[in-house]
Amino acid sequence: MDAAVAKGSEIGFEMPGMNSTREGNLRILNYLSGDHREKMLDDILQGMTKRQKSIPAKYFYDARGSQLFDQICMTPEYYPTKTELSILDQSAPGIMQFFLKEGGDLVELGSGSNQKIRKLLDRTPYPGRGRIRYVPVDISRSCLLESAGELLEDYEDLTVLGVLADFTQSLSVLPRGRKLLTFFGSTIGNLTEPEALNLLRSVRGIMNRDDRFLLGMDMLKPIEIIEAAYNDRQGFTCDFNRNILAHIDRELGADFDPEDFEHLAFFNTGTEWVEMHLKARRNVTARIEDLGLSVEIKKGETIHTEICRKFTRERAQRLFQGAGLSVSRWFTDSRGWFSLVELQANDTKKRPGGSTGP
Ligand code: AVI
Repeated sequence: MDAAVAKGSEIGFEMPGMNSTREGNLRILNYLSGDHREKMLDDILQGMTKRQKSIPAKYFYDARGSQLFDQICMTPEYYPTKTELSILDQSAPGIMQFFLKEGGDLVELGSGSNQKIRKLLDRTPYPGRGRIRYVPVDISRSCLLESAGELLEDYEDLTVLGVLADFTQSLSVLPRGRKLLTFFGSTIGNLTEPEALNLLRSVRGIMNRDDRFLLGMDMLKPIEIIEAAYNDRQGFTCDFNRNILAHIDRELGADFDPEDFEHLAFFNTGTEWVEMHLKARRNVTARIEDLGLSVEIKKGETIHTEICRKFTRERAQRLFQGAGLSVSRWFTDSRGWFSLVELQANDTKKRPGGSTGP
């Protein structure tokens, strides 16, 4: 065990229907500190008492929000998921050469629907797959168990170490051995420049010389295509945006009516990001009971809920440079709409013996 790696508490779990041999291949470590609620109260208080009201995008993802996001990914307008998957179709065998001679951890920051990890596992050249430990890192216990359970059922030779942690706060809890880290979906684009730099620097901080980091980034493209992706005709993005209020209602005893707000998403050409807002259809007074706060929102006023940055290669390169990372391979699609960038750490000393952590 690496001294720098805090010991998480091992949690018990039940996987109905899973055979017990496979259950033995799963461990879940909990590093959540329990101050999640305090953080939420503080975030909402800060966001609702500013001139431009805002709610951090991470509060989109309750159970319904995660479900709506999966539906967004399947709409014809939302190109990022499809494009990233098509890049993986081509690039996965080359990426997974990483496990050809030596085993290690396949770490996924934020465990999603498993589609992308499956692409990697399915295209791992023999005998690499048997050497992989999959390490999903997420703040949602149910997401972790669900994704781990599905993979263990389908990949006989896989072992899984689920890590319950907020990877935007700390990565020091992750295993320190040989690893390929992944951060798919262009979720990096939902972070401000300082937040993104912070995250990339902490990824850099846990990388050994031979480790690799695979980062998904959505690229700048014609505005109509970008705006359509955030205004799908079936209205899933609208429901996803409004659902953030239902989440606050449930968690903090608030009485927002999501129907009082319309979905607004547009590309800001100055900042090169999509801004998502909830725009009040009428004057709204909402009570947030657990904060003892009443919020006045005027008709036409907005609550800012998300930014989705679209990168140029130059911008991306500047970000990598600032974080001490350099590009080893750059994968993209024929239109250059999305990038999967394989990064390595600059100037790392090889760790003697490569401690494996948990
Ligand atoms: C998760 N993230 C990369 C999505 C995006 O495109 O920025 C979230 C999203 N927001 C609206 N639609 C999808």
